Amino acid sequence: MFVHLQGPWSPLLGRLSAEQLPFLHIPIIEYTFAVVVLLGLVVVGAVTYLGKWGYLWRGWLTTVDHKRIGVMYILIGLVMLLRGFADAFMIRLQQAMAVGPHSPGYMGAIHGYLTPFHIGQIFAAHGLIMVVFAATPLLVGLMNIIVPLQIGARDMAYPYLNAMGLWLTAGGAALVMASLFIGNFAHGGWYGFVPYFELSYSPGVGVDYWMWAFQLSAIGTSLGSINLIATIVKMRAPGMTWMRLPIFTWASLSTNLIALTSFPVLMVSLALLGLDRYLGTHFYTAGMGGNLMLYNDLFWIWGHPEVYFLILPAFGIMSEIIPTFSEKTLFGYATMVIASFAIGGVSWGVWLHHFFTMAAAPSVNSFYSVTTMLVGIPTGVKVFNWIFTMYRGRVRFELPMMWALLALFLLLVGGMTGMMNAFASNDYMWHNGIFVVAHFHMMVLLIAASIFGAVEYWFPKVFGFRLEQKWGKLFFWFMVLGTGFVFVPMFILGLAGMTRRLDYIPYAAWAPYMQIEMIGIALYVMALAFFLAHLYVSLRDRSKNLAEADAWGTGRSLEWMTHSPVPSYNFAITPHINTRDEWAWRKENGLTELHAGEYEPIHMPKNTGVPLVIGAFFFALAFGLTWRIWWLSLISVVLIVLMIILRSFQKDTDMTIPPEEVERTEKRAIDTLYPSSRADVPVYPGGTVGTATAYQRLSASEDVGVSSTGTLPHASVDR
Ligand SMILES: [Cu+2]
Repeated sequence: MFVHLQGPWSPLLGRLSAEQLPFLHIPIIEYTFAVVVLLGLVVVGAVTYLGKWGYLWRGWLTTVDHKRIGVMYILIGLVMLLRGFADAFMIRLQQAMAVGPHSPGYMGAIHGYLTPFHIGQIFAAHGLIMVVFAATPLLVGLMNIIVPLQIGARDMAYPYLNAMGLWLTAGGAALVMASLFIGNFAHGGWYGFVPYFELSYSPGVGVDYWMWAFQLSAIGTSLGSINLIATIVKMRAPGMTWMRLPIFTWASLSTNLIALTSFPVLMVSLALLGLDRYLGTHFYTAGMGGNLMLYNDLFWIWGHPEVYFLILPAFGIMSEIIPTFSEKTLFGYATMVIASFAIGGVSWGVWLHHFFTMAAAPSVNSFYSVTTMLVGIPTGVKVFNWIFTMYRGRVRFELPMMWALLALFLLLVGGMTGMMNAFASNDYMWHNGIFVVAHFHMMVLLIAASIFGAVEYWFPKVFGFRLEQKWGKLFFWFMVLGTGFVFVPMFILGLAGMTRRLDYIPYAAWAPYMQIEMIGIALYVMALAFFLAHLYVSLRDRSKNLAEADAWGTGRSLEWMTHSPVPSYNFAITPHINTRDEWAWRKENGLTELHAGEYEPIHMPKNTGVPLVIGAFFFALAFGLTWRIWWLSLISVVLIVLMIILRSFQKDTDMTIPPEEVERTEKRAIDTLYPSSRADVPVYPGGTVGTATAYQRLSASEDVGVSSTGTLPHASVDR
């Protein structure tokens, strides 16, 4: 019943034909395609030349290690961040060129250098990519790496599911990238307008690309949220009671509860749109029993919680960095936890503020105005807690702290303007205007600032060496400058009445503002160059910057107790938790010295290539559905189901690391860090050295407890 096909179709290639390949006839895409092919060849060539295919496959592509999965999430996020930034660059350039009724057009465009059809796609791609394929994987990756370390677990609760989530996200990202060179992307906003996104108004493949990429990432993120919740609830080290949980882990728990409850709504809203487009149902049509407001409600019931899904881990990161670099415990721990859950809870009752102007009754609008403003209370609590944490602390302005403070500043700007948007009466004036755009960019930039802070902060933990500071600081300051130059004019233009997604600006008087924004973009480009230099120099000088277990010297939570880089099993002996800020407490009480202990065999999951293959089939399934290549989709579904069934019969899914190997790994970790002083640093049999780490069996007193092996879910010792 292929009611809606629209246009020519062949059984073999569906709607795909040579005209659908824009890189054959659109200059910009030709160049981009050439660059991408070249880069791809360089990467493949380099891996082949270095003979690293086996390492790549065994060490990374088939891994179920939470740290490596996290790193791959972050790599996907960074690549997509670059793509999203390229889109932003193109948008700004177009708007700076196309101001005033007589602005010239280039390359076939009436104004600027892009046709309305193209800039529409770029706007939609920029939004979707930045929210779903950059910010989300970056934060999911960080949670993946850090949460098991902070709770003293060996891995996630479901390592195999973890890899599935990664490869589904990768499949979605690949689908968005494919739309650049095969066919085109949606051109009606990142969140999709109905009924404009119905097949009769958007007959091309753009909306289908958008819909399936979104859907794949939504499934991946939901799987990930189940995993993180189960991990936090069940995998805590003995003694890790709820109120001893590190604050980033609390943030991860609250944020994944949001994900678990909101992403399914997104999946449903997209699935119903799919039924409309593929089978001709009428969920969102105007007339025939359809209701386009149904889509707006369903989409934003996910869309607003998604904002907090991104912002709560960002707050969690700030709550880790600020105490470490203030050398104080976090002020108001309990209120911080309550505030996270309050924000998570309120996030459910505010979605209508995305369409105040869609003719709801004043009483309804007032309700959502008030709930939106309520968010300011727990957020304010957090802001005060961070300030009081710094108050009278020994504040060190190292890179992670600088990013955290920038995030705090952006939160103030974004929060204030958010309160302005919360008034329905204001929204009637500037709805669909760029004041709102400038506001939410403050919020996503605060998320980005915390992510950069987190990368600086935890990088030594994951890779074993610190990032250099000079280029990193230039990167930081140029990001600050770029943000000022782009967004201050945007706020001004927003109040002047400029609307969103313009392919040209009608008023010549706005030209100076557009040019100032272009300066900001140039500063961002320079920041990007400094970022790359930052990475390059850090990698080059890595042997000079080797990190100790406690890389910053003032770490407080559990992850700073194990080696940098972290061994595959995380902790040679599962630590016993005695208090909140366990590592800081041990340092204060002189309990960082290691006492010789015996290692026990460690039970770990085995690598598997199944998730990668299933992810690839999901990509093929979505690609087939997008182009109506039915045979490809059918084969993919059959293979996915078959792989899942076959995998369930596979018994050989785990392994045991023998104690001797644990001992060797531990010794090697120490030797790398103290190559010259090996003689004067005591190495205990089956243990590790003095100040480096603390897998100790504390025998000082009974109630301090004795470390035990294996991850027991619940604490038995309390003090
Ligand atoms: Cu909202």
